[in-house]
Amino acid sequence: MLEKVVIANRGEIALRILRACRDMDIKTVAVHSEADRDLMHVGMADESVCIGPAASTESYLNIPAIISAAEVTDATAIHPGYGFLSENAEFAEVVESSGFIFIGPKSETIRMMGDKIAAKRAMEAAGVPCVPGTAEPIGDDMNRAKQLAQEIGFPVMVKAAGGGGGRGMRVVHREDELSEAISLTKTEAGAAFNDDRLFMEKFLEAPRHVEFQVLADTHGNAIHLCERDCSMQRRNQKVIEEAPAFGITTKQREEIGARITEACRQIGYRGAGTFEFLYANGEFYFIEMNTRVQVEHPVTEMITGIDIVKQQLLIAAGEKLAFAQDDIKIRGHAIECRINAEDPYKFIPCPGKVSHFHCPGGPGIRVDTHLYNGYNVPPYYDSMIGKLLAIGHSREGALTRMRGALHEIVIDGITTKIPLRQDLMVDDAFVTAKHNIHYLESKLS
Ligand code: MV4
Repeated sequence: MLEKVVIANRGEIALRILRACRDMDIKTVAVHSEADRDLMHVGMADESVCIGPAASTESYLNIPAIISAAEVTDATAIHPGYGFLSENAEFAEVVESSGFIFIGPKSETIRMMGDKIAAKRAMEAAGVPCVPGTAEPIGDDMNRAKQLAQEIGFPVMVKAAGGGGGRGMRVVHREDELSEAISLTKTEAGAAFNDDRLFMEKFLEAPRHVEFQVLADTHGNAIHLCERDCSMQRRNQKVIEEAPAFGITTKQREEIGARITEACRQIGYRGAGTFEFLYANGEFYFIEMNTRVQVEHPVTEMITGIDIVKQQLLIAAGEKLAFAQDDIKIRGHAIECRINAEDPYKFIPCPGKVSHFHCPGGPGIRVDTHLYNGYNVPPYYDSMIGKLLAIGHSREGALTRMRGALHEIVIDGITTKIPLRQDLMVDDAFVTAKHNIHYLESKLS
């Protein structure tokens, strides 16, 4: 088993990783910035190391500082959490070449999934359904690009190979807009990702975002843990997630599940991962793969009873998955509301001191947060301060419990997004599950 894990992250996910380690008798090292000395997990970890100033470029993104912390504490493994260095192939490579276990996939896998063209090609080869489009980069020949767009059919989307998560993409509705869209996206991609390769896809106008959770060990076993719907989002920030996704049939789940687990075996995937799909007209279209644990992983944990972070640690230690696909049973319906320290309608961060925190509870409620009474939310990082989850026998049962928990929760001293979440829990489109990825933006405008 892993002996000592460096938690290379902060906030609620650092605490989540610490709790998984504690459950497994693994020692923990918290690494933190100067602004984060008061984080809950820093006080709870076996050891802690300050790795730099508040700015994340000098602390949580500082590869040599994190490696040094692992060396001075004699740690054996590093968990990157989500965000920060979690999908940085160079970091994974340095971790392993320095003699530590990277809790995640091989660096080559992270690099391949970071290249959206390579990722799509690998998935197509494995039989995973993808959005119709070009499997090769668009060249400089504009006539060829126009021909490809005609074949795909307008509207098309021009995307950067180095993009993802909503960055480096453009919708093109007509042929006369294509050449400008390509040259603008190319220039932006070259500057932002140091890679100006582009590809083109059919633009899906009103899809849902449905993603599958997978686990794969180092012995060739791969399983999926059902899917999540993450369509309620604004500016590529998810707001509400739920599992399972509404309206997906068992047959469809099994069909996609078989394809993606086969893909995991083909590429030698290791650890936890997420296959992101757009879901439109009853069909799944692969867009990207995330090679990290995700913010919304607890909804999957609630309906499957599987501790995904613990599984990451077991897989990293070289253990075989202790269950097969047939052992995975879905029970109930889970919903997550992200809680952000932000103005509910102006979307500006609101850091500050939490003068009073009351954590809701009761059957079917889970709260993943690092908040405590008197905690000071620093202004330097992402505004997400926690996640409130509810599970019920049905979607309606989960919604009822979530409404109760949103009524019960108290976070005084700072402004949060809780009022907006309360609005959404009684929103007709959400309650009747008719929303897609564009719904929240149109509701708020
Ligand atoms: C698309 C799309 C429509 N058609 N691709 C945005 C984030 C990145 N992961 C891919 N994204 C999209 N790709 C095609 N061919 C619409 C989006 C998209 C989106 C996808 C998932 C969740 C939220 C989104 C918000 C805006 C656009």
